[in-house]
Amino acid sequence: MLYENIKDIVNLLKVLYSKPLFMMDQLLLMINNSNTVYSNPVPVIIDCDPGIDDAVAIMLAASNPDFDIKAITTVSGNLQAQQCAENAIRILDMIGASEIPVVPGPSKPLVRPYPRDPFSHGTDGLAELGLPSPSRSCNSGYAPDVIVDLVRKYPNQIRIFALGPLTNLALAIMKEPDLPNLVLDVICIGGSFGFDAVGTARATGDNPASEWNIYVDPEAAQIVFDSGIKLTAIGLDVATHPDLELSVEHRRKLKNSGSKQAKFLLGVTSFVEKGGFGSYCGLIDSLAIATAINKEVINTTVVKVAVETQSVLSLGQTVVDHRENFAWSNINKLTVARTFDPDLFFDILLNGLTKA
Ligand SMILES: [Ca+2]
Repeated sequence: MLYENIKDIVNLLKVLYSKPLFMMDQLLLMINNSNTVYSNPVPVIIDCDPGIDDAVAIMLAASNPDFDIKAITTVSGNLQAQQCAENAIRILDMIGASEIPVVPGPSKPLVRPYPRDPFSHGTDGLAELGLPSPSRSCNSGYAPDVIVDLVRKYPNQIRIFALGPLTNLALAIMKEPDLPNLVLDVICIGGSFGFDAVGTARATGDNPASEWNIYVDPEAAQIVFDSGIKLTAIGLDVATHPDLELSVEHRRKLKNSGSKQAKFLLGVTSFVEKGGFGSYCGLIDSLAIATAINKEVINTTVVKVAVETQSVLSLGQTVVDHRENFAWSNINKLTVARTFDPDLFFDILLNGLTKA
């Protein structure tokens, strides 16, 4: 439901407040400004590259009635887009949500070859847990087109979870230059912004300075960051933080629930831990979903960010210009996560995955 201006919304709320409260559930929840109307449920696109943590994030999003998943679009990242799409369907099959459209994007980044991922998500990209083959083919279409079409269909309402490289979103913006003004917002997993040394110690791009999603397609990231789109980036400072780790108690709750989703996360955790990594590897992308469920999951700050697109040593690095003096004026500002609330995050994650 979309209203042209703030006056309409105020008038509507005056009527609604005179009605029983349950009616409110079906209508507007929150108003930010005259262009932005949060409907319930919020129509969302999950642009992703499943991948184990994407898979968990899809499950978390699908568990929440506040989201109406209009499409899953896949991008070449952890795996190439076609295989990511097949994996998305396998996940949707598992959780009984096969009706959600799944459409792949291009098989490689904008201007670069598809790179090798030093981290393995397993031979099938889903931790080798024996999930059945996909029950169906992908939906017809091309991921960037689907993004444009949905944003045009639901102006100022669509929230995009960008859980992989930003190739599809950059292509969508190139096709529809007004797209940044037409989305509700983007919550993206990407970058590393220098707030915590762990962001360097656990750098995921295939060099010492970058995060995987931005490393894969730095040109796409620069296009998206420069577009003016309302975007919150959650980088390695938070996404690889030692507090993003399943405790013994978390594991007990997951095990006791017996839900398919909980079993899957435990399987993923076992897979990454056998490989010598922490359980955070299966949780990273869920941070974006949890943040949309409760924005208090992260603390954010606004910084000037540019993407390195030339260097071999630091390709894809998200360079923050913190300088008091001589800071470059041509670098755009981004809202980025500085810290997160682990207790709140795990409450949301476990509630979502164990209730099914
Ligand atoms: Ca991902």
